[in-house]
Amino acid sequence: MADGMIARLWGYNGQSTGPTIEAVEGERVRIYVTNRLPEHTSVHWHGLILPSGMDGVGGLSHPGIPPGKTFVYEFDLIKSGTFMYHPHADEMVQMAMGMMGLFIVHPRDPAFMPVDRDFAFLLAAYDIDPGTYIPRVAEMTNFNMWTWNSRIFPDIDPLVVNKGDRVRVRCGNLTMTNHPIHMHGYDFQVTCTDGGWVPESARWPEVSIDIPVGAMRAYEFDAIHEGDWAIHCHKSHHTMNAMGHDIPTFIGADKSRLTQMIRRQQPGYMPMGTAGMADMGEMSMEIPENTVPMMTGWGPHGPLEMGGMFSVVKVREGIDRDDYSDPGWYDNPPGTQAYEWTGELPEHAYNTSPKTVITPRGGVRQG
Ligand SMILES: [Cu+2]
Repeated sequence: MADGMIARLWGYNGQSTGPTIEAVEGERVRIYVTNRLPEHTSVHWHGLILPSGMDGVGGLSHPGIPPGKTFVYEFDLIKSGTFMYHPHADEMVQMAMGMMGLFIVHPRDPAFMPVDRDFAFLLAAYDIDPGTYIPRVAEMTNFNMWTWNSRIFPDIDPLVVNKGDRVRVRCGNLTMTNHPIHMHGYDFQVTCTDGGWVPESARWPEVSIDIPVGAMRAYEFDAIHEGDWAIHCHKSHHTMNAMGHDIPTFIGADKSRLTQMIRRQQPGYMPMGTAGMADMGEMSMEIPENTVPMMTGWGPHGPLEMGGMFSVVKVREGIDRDDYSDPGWYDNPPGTQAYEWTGELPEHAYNTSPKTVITPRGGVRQG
């Protein structure tokens, strides 16, 4: 999942998420599924239009694939688009263990909605206690590992883009909650769902796109703005790793006397959270083995205090067509970076009343 954090998952062909299947509209595919799990499984081809008996619902479409047996799925790809696959047998366990993959069908006509860069990831959530390796499979809401392709920040690859590229980002959600994926620096349009391509007349601009549970969205944009642009789930708990949710709030509490008393017995004691929690991004606290800090990652200007579902879209000039290697951090051109002000502060409006106050014209200071 990340440097220092290994999860023992189930998957396909030795990986979670499974390999991305890419094919072309009109092709016929034959897929051999050998079950090496200790229980039966099946593969559902989410969003694809196919014969009922190939739909992969164990017990409904066909008998579950017993351990050790190989089943064949074979069908025509009658439409292009953005799809995924996952088990439809003991789903709660098998998906909580990481069984899922992307299925991309490219249009037969290469002139149909061409892009220069095509990124795809699946949202998956795991509940793995710090210091352990296997997800708790009965969890429904309290997950602590929010992943893209079963990876967490800072070990999710950046999305590397050449300036001027037409870019498509495809995202599917196989967790049990929605994820508003927000990308900085751009507006974009949703061009495809797992139902098919969105006609131009039906698109509207967005900067965040909510990915509902069990759904896929693909959006597109022209990469005209150079820079390092954050892309992340907008639920702030989903850009955290291994988070405990029963932390009391100490903001504003003066713990200095308490700290002195505790340090007599625990010399290294740090009073956490009295000014917020940003200090957790900088501190290298002792953590159990095989886990990662809740807030982590360093940027060119300090700690990012992020984890989980977070990455960076890196738009640069002069990146080769097939080059996805990390170009490093963006150097902001002179005069384009926020800076410290040390001069006189201008007059500014300030509200001392609990009532709603309409700022007078000119922004004159209140009270
Ligand atoms: Cu989320």
